[in-house]
Amino acid sequence: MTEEINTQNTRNLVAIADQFAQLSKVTGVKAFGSGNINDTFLVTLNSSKEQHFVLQRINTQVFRQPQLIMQNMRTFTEHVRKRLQHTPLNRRWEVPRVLLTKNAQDYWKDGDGSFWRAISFIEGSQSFDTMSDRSHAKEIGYALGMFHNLISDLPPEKLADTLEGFHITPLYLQHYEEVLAKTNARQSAEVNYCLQFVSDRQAFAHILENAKAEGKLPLRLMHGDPKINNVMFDTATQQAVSVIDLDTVKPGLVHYDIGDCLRSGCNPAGEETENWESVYFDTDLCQEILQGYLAVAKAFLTKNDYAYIYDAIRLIAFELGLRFFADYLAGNVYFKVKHPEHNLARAIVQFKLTESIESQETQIRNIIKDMK
Ligand code: GN1
Ligand code: MG
Repeated sequence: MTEEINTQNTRNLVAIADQFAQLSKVTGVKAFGSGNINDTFLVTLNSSKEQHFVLQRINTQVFRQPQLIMQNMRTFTEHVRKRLQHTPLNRRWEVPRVLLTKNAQDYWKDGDGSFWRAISFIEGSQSFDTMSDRSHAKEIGYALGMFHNLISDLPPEKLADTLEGFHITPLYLQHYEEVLAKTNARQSAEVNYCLQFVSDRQAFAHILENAKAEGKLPLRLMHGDPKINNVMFDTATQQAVSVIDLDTVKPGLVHYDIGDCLRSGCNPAGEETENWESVYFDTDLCQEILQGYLAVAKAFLTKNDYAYIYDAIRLIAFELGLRFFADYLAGNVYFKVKHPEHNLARAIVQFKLTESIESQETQIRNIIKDMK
């Protein structure tokens, strides 16, 4: 029975992939990556030119207007393509391309109403869920810097808001409080730890939004999700060659990105570990990532931008923990889970990481100060 369903599923996936295959024949479709929101597949083609592409079913419970994502992606990729044509880099750098259907559309809706889209695959590249090689740290920073640099001259209002409230920590806090008022989640040492953790950091949750409202931090374009497995490495040179996952490229603060990149890059245990005692924030990696980032980003960062980098690192780790914990309390409705306590475990990882960041505040601030 299961096998039959799988065969049926594969057949459907091949048919969907075929919509984007143009002249080539689809020879295989397999699950790909470790995304928490969308479903991602790698499609193989019998073509001598491009042998793969990435097929994704967008989670429309999260992204309510997926057409806007596609519109943003096209605006973004077009801008960067022109920039690179005009001022080529002296190293490999690639931007994922949106693939069109046979009817020249940038998405395809199947019989169930699911929203599918296809993106080119960066051939000869791979990504990592944790920092597998310390020499990757500088490259990860470089990749985020290059990403910000390449869009720094695209006016923020050119891109739509594909996910309202994304990275607005006070809104996550508000949502958490609403969920908490309704929940009857089991009390346990882990749940109590999380409740206390959030309760102790209520005021801090507003730090970046206050700075934005006071005009201290400007609205810019951001990636939104530059965790380390969204940076692609050339398999031969081990240099970063692309930043993928462009769904949340939209107006925001570059601080959300800096925080997200560092909270994921400096956590050697990874965000999926259940060995909470092993979670810590590695300041050596932080220094390398920031060095790589600032080598490219120095050109557009202001004095105030530097002043909020530490807070951004602490805040985004805390915010992700809060988002996971709220989703656990709400019954796992946002992030995909492998078991009912999965989001609770993920929340604890981010809170332990936040604690480690807080306990090394002076060192982290010094690293930032020395780099200005
Ligand atoms: C989600 O689906 P994925 O793995 O690309 C989430 C990010 C989180 C991340 C944590 C739209 O990203 O914000 O940082 O999980 N994306 C969205 O792994 O909520
Ligand atoms: Mg993502």
